[in-house]
Amino acid sequence: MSATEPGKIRNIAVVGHRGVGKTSLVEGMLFQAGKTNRLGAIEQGTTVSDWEDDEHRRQMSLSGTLTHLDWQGRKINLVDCPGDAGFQADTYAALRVVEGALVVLSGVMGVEVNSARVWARAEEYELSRVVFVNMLDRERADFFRVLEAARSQLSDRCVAIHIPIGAEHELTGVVDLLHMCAYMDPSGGKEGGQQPIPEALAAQVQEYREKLLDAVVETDEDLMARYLEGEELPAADVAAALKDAVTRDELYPVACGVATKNLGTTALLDLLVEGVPSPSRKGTTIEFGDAKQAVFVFKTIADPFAGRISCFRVLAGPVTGDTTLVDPRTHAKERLGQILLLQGKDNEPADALGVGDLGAVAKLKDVVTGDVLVDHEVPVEPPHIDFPEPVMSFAVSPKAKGDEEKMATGLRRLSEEDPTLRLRRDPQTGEQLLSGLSQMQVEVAVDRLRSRFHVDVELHPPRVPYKETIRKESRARHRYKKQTGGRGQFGDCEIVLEPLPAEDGELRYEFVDKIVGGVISQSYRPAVDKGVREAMEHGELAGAPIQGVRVLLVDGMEHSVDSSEMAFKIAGSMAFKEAYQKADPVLLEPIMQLEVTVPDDAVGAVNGDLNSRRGRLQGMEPAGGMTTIKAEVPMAEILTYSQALTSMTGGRGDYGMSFLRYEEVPAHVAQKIIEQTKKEREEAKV
Ligand SMILES: Nc1nc2c(ncn2[C@@H]2O[C@H](COP(=O)(O)OP(=O)(O)OP(=O)(O)O)[C@@H](O)[C@H]2O)c(=O)[nH]1
Ligand SMILES: [Mg+2]
Repeated sequence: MSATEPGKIRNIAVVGHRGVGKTSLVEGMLFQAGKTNRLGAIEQGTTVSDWEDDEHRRQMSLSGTLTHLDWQGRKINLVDCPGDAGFQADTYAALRVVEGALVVLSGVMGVEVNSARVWARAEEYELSRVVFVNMLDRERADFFRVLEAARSQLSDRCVAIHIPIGAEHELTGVVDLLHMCAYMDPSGGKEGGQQPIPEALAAQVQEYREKLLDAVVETDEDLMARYLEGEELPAADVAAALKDAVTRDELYPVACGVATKNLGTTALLDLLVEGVPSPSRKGTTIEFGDAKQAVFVFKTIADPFAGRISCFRVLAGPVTGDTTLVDPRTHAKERLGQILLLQGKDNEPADALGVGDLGAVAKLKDVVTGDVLVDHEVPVEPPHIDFPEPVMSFAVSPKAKGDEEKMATGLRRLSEEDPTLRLRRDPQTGEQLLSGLSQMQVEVAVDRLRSRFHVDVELHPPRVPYKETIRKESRARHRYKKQTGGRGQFGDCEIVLEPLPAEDGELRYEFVDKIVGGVISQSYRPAVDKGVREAMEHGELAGAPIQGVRVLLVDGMEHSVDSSEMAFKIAGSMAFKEAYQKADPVLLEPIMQLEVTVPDDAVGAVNGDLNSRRGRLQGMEPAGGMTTIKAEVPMAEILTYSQALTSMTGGRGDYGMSFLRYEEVPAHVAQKIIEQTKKEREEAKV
């Protein structure tokens, strides 16, 4: 099989809010195009793109899936993206390798948070966009209401290209306003051919056809002139102008249907071919210098059997299995090996893959998501995919002792697959922390560790990384002395503590040697510093590390025989502990910048709740039915925010947060933490 010409390819990311029917719609298109023999269903776990066990169990997409089909002599690559806010890494990466985004909206819910968010990202990448209003068979579904919502909340350049025949359970078909024909509900079977538009709908069809033509001719002077002269414009000419407008981002056609009944897929596929630009028309902005062959890796699948599968877009080519490319990041050369076309969990070999096409290879050794591979070393800047930052962390530990290494290896592989999943060691507690965008994302990772890497791990609630610091200057002297026969121990030092202000939000530590006249030898002074540092690892208040302190070593004494580094280290440590108690020590907590997006009617409840979490409101930005609230909130108060937000907004809210700075914990809160620490210490002693 030879490579498909770039002009005959359509690359489309299917995106939108959680559960709007993206996977079902992809299933419909594959079925209608003859790639499958029956229409799979989410409920039965039989769709092509949700093929993993955990996707079946949770009945949702957890990763982006590559599929492809042929329609009107064109190859359409569809990337079915997860809608859940916790699984956006694949969605953002997919948007980087397509010309078009198919934004699916629920005919009941309209424009939801994640649809608006992904629309903004598509805007940033200047992607052509087609909207599909799905679920029109459901109760309270209303195409025209959602069309208006899309026009006011996404873009006023959204224009209907299809309209429904009937509504809710009386929906019987859709009208294609471009080709002026109807498709009737196939009830999950293959959609039949073009039908005449029902008489009863003539007036409404006329109205929306005019709106469509007005919008299209406005983008094309020549067509406008002909239209004004009263010419009946042929569908092909309108389609050509429409495609130009969609390519230039001037129009967003809005299609509609019922994915689970396979209604609307023919007209949608026609629209993707006729209305969305090919790679040769729009192309990519990813740099590859003067390379004759180049690919961009946008996704990595960690398969315990096949190893690593790298999904890529061909930037320059064609490439074949024999193509050897170099990764400028590592300078490693790798032969691509068998090229694969993915269809959900299945794949078929391909001889070659042409420019603009999407495919995969297995077993590239050191290649990671985001790499550009080229035929010779050219100084290319790999495209930056701005992945969202993880917002929550859980301590993880293996259930069985000795599985630490296996757990770490598995988690590393999983975070290669999903770059928003991160593993790091907490320097404060020594625990392994797994961070992600949502609790569910972290739980899915734990499930996958078990199923793919056979390690059972436990998740512990995250701990707040408190710190301690001092408020005033203090001074202490400690003499460490043991002289009971034989060689003794002797160290004596006097230190002064001063509060050290943070720099760029960073708390620091400084040790200043102020010894005059050599009362302590040069060789013992660093030992005092060491002792101080050791004492600072666990503060008296809550066992948290102490920072923001300058320590001056001002005086001391040594013994010609008994002094040693060890003795000075202990003296330094003890002197610090004594001085610390006199320096008005306080507890510090991390403050997070929180951004919550919620439906307007939930703003009051969410603000009230943030208030009770010691949050400080910074501002509110309403936009089309949703409001983004900005607030500064102590981390301790929002460790389990996602559940609270879900219940306050019926699952329609979304949030993100990032670290701002450390601040003193208010006295009444600090008291509780200190008492709790005391209790834990006593229990540990028993
Ligand atoms: N009535 C009706 N149900 C639908 C339609 N499309 C999808 N569904 C159902 O809606 C649920 C979600 O469908 P999915 O296809 O998984 O939606 P998705 O957008 O892929 O979901 P995520 O990938 O998890 O974001 C499933 O139970 C589908 O059967 C539709 O047009 N009508
Ligand atoms: Mg899905």
